[in-house]
Amino acid sequence: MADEDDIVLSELSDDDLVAQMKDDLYDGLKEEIEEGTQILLERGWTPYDVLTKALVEGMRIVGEDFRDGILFVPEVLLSANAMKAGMTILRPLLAETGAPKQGKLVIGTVKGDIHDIGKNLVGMMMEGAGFDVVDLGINTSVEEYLAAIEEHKPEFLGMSALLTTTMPYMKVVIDTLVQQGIRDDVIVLVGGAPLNEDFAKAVGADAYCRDAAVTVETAKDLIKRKHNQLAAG
Ligand code: B1M
Repeated sequence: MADEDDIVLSELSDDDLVAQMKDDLYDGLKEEIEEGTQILLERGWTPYDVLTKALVEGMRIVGEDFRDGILFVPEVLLSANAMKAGMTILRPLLAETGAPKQGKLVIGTVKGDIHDIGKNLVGMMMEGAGFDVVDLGINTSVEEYLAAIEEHKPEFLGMSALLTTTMPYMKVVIDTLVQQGIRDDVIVLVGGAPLNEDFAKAVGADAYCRDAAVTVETAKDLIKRKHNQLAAG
């Protein structure tokens, strides 16, 4: 039985519900995030808007307070779990666009790094745009990337890193692709909060992707260019 003071999510306006969801994400309340996600969808919100305006924006606030020492790892883990629960509801909806097949992406978070929310989001958005996605998970070694390229023959290799200490591993992977003579077989896309264009250039990636939507646009653009080059001989 609900307490008189309990907030009934379904009775809130859209704006109040989104604000409440940000609080609930901050507090790591998984069930409330699931409920809020469902309510927004039932009200006609697109899965993309729920993702970006409620969940990603909520996680940004968590990130700021983590940085400032207001939140600690156990609390952030709860927030991450709540975020993932919302993403689980959205994933099939984002993937269900019926977009024509565009190519394949092998993606993983680099060795030493266990952050996977951003990578998962990129995977979801790429699936929604018609790409096949092979997700190698977290803490991915160069051997695992190479084995996946050999097995799946993807057009794209995606790498994610959230730590300044793990982002240099991207260069290890790209240098190995060069050594093995397979660098030109894949388009290498890199992303993660501490990266930028200059870093991507310096490690020899084909593109830096600021967020999931940019990843989709970049991938579409680069695959089109590759096809045009092949057609031109
Ligand atoms: Co971590 N953590 N964390 N953490 N964590 C950061 C990254 C940090 C910036 C927080 C801070 O201090 N402000 C900081 C790094 C500082 C630095 O390196 N300069 C940090 C730290 C220090 C740590 C630990 C070392 C803490 C500790 O143990 N003392 C530890 C490291 C563990 C390890 O990896 N070895 C750690 C642990 C954790 C948790 C486990 C608690 C949890 C991760 C849970 C999980 O992912 N399952 C966690 C979280 C959640 C964060 C923050 C708060 C949020 C990250 C996130 O999910 N953002 C983060 C703060 C921040 O980033 N502001 C922080 C939301 C997500 C949607 O955005 O990941 O940026 P993002 O992804 C975006 C884009 O970057 C891009 O698209 C995505 C979607 O739009 N993108 C790609 C990302 N990957 C891409 C790949 C692509 C393309 C685009 O390929 C093609």
